[in-house]
Amino acid sequence: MKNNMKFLAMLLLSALSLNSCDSSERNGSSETVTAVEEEEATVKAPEFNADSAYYFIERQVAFGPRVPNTAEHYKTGEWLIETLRSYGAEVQVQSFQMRAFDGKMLNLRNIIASINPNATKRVMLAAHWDTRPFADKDDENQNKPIDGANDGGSGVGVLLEIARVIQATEQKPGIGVDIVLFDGEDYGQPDESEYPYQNDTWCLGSQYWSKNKHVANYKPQYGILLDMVGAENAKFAREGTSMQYARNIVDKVWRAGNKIGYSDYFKYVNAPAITDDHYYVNTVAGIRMIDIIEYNMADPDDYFGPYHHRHTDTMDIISKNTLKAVGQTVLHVLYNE
Ligand code: AHN
Ligand code: ZN
Repeated sequence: MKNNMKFLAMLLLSALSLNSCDSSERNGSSETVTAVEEEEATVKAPEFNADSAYYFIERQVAFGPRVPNTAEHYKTGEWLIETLRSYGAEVQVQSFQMRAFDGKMLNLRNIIASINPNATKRVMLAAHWDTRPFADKDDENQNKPIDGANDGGSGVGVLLEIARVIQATEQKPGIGVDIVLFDGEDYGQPDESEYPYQNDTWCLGSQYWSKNKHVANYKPQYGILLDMVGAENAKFAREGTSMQYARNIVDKVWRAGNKIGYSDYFKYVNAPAITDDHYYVNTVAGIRMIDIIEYNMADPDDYFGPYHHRHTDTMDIISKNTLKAVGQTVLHVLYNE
């Protein structure tokens, strides 16, 4: 598909340059040729519907906080499985238990939805679907769970919309897509904790999945993690772990976002490395994965922004424009593979 488009573009350009006789015109047209030739021919992806993505976040928040070992968490998991199946994906559920930093044994489920499961060339998309059991960065009600509209809801909302729109569109991407929803990402040990410091308390679902992939020898071309991709005016910087392990994927995604009009979101700014699900996917599973995650450029001391792990992480901070920027960019990347 990509090559056909390129061929068409070249034909069109040679026709253009043949038509010009006058030398000034010829110069003009040859400039056009150079400019267009340098630009890669692209496939137009279907329209990502931000209203639909927003609705998917509302639905998750309406279940209540998605804290492991609660009924709200369980019911949300059932709804995610059912919704992904309804979009024609082949869904596998990975159930497991892991012990949290506070000694609790957590019942967790990673949900893996494969689109075009027989394609050998694949891209993996991921987000975490659980939410934090406490609001340790808030000044009030620190022991109460947060809504997690942005932290938990937004990445999943964008991925459900990607699954929906691929199913609803006749033209499919030329690759297989695996949507992996990780559980237990946000049960990490707080900075000020009554328990002795422990390693690797975040990202329990991706740690488990990286050691127990849903398919033996699973090897997608690369992965894209979405985390906190819904806040109004969010900025996405080139995060350090992504740059270290998958720099060319960062370049690919940022180029796509900037090309299709989202330069206000995909910033050519470097941000410090963080431990998020992509860290374990890169270092344990050996799959190159980047993280599209909000970076607070206004106050880098509070890396993830003023709503992070606070009770202000509600639907009120979610912006359809941000969802659109991220969702359309990821779709563009998928349709141009
Ligand atoms: C750190 O806090 C270093 N990593 C966790 C990233 C995260 C938390 N994403 C969502 N919540
Ligand atoms: Zn979090």
